[in-house]
Amino acid sequence: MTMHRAAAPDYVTNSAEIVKAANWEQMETVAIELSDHDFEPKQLKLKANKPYRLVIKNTGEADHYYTAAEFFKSVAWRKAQTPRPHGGELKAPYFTAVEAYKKGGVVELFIVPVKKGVYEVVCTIDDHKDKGMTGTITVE
Ligand SMILES: [Cu+2]
Repeated sequence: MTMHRAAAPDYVTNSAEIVKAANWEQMETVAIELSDHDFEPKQLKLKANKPYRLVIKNTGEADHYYTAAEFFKSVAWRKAQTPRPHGGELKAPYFTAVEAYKKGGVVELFIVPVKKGVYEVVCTIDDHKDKGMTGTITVE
């Protein structure tokens, strides 16, 4: 598989316009599971210019990261949130990594993929990458 970085080093600066123009009623929800020590799906495929809610859930016994800085820079961000009733939400130009706490922690990302490409995702804790916590996110 050919890996390549997004051409531009910068994040998507017109996220607000893209997020506003997107039809969030057509949003697709994608479940991503972090376990000891794997990602499911390992090869995530998304379509550019389509709104998504990525629900990242840690079902493992250890804390895990979903670190995909280049991918996260290549999308338009609406927000990141932890679920109701006791969660909250964050808005920022972009994030670089998401940690979901062990035994059921959930973080939800509301994004619109913008730049096509194949991006790497890893868990950056200890030796989790070597144990299998690596994968790709393809935007086509
Ligand atoms: Cu991990």
